[in-house]
Amino acid sequence: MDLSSSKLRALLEKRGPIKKIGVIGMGYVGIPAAVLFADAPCFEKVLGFQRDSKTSGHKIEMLNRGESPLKGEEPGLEPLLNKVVAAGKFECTSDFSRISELDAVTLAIQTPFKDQKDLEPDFSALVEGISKAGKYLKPGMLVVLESTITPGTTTGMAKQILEEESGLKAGEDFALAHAPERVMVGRLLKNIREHDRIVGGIDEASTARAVELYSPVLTKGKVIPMSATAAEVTKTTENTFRDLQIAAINQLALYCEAMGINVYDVRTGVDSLKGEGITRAVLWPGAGVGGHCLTKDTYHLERGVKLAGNALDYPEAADSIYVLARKVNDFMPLHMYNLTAAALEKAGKKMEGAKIAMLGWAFIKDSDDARNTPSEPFRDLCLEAGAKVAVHDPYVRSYPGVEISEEPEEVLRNADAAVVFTGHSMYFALGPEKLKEFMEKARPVVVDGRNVVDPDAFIEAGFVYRGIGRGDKNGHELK
Ligand code: SAJ
Repeated sequence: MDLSSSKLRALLEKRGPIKKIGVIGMGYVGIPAAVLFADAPCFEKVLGFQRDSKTSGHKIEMLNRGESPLKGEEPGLEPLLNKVVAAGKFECTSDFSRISELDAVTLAIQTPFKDQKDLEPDFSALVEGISKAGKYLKPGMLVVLESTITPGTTTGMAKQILEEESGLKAGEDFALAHAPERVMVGRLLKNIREHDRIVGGIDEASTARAVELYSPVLTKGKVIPMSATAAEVTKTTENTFRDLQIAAINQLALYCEAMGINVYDVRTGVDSLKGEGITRAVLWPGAGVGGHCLTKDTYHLERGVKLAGNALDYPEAADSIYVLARKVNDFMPLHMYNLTAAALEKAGKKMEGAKIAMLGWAFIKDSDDARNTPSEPFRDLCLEAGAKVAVHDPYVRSYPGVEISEEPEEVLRNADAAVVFTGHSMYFALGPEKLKEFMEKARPVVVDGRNVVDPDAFIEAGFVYRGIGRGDKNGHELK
C-alpha cells in the first residue's frame, strides 16, 4: 500500500466510523440526501448548508420547521424531514464554519451551462461550495462531490481547490470522492434508496470511506465502487447514451418520412426482437430533446476527453457519434418547422402572417419543467419567418419572454396551424371537430411532434396533417 493512503487510513481509523455529515446545497438533490443520512440510525447528526442568499435563504427557516421548499409532489419527503428535525438529527444552517465539526461533507450544487451556445458549464456555484469545504476541512474528513461534473474535475479542479484552501493533502490528510446523483423529480427518496450508487474515490482509502457513507441509505440499491474519474464518466455516459438512443430513432423517423412508411410500425418490429443477449433500446421519436440532463451531459463527456489531454485515436475534425446525436436531436425542432411550413403551403398559406398555435412548452410530458425546451427554437423560427405564435401549456405558467396560456380555445382561436410539441396527456383527447371549431379555418393544419393525434380522423375532417415519422400519411390527399 502506498504511504499516502496508509497515512489516510491511520487518520480514518483514529477518527472512527462516520457519525456527523454535512450536505452543501439544499436543492432537489441535497435535501433528500441529507434527510436520508439523518434517518440512518448509524449517523448522529446531519447539517444542511445553505447560503443565506436573497433567492434561497428562505429555505433555512423552512427546513428547520420541517417544511420542504421543493416544488411538486415528493412522496415521503416532508414526513421524513419532520421526523429528523424533531429528533434533532438534522438542521439547516448558513454557518459554513461548522463543517469543521463533521466527519464527511457532500456537495450537491447544480452545474448548469452558461448558455446554449458555448456549451461551457458554469461551475461558479460549485467552486464556491468547494472553497468553503476546503476552508473548514480537518484531517481525516471525507469530501464527496455529487453534482454532475466534467470527467477529471474531482482529481483536478476540486482536489486543487480543497488542498489550497485547507493546506491539507488529498489522499493523505483527507478522503475525496465522486458519487453522482441519479435522482429524478417526483421520485427523489425512492431513487436514492433504490438506484445502485456509483462511488468513486481518488484512491482506495477514499473509495472505502465513501462506500461507508452511502451504504446505510441504500435499500434495494447496491454500491458500485470505482475510481473518481470512472464515476464521472459513468454519470455523463448514462445520459449521453440515452440521448444517443433518442437520436437513433429520430434519425429513423426522418428516413421513414422520406420512404413513405410509418416509423411506429418499424419501431414495433425492431422492438419485437427479444431474447437473451439480444438488446435493442428503441426509444420514441419526437419534436426534440430538452431538459437539463441530456442536453448537457454529452458535452461534459466531450470536455472530459479533451481535458484528459492524452492522444485520442479518432479522426481529427470528425464529430463524435455523441455530438452527432446531439445535432440530430437539436434538428428536430427545425424539422417541425419544415413540416409546418410545408403543410401551410399545402393549405395555400405562407408561414409569414400565419397564426401558429403551439401545444406544449414543457420539455417533458405532464410536467411544468421547461428547461432547454425544444419548443423554444421552433417558436423562434416561426417568429423569424413572420408568423404569429400563441403558446398553450397546462402546467408551465411562466417562461422568460414567452406568454403561455392555459386556455386551449384562446390559443387555437383563428389559428392556421396547431402544432403538438409536448406529449401532455390532455392533448390525446383533442378531436378534429373541436380543433376545427376553434381554428375556424376552411383548410386547417395539424402537425404532430409526439404521436398524439389520429392522422386519419384529422385527414377525414379536412385537415392538412403532418407527423414526425409518419411517411405513410404525410403525403395524403386533401379531403
Ligand atoms: N425524449 C424523447 N424520446 C424518448 C425519451 C425522451 O424524445 O424516447 C425526450 C423528452 O421529450 C425530453 C427529453 O428527451 O424532452 C429528456 O427526456 P428524459 O425522459 O430523459 O427526462 P430527463 O431529461 O429528466 O432525464 C432524466 C435523467 N435522470 C438523471 O439524470 C438522474 C435520465 O438519466 C433518466 O433516464 C430520465 O430522467 C428518466 O428515465 O426518467
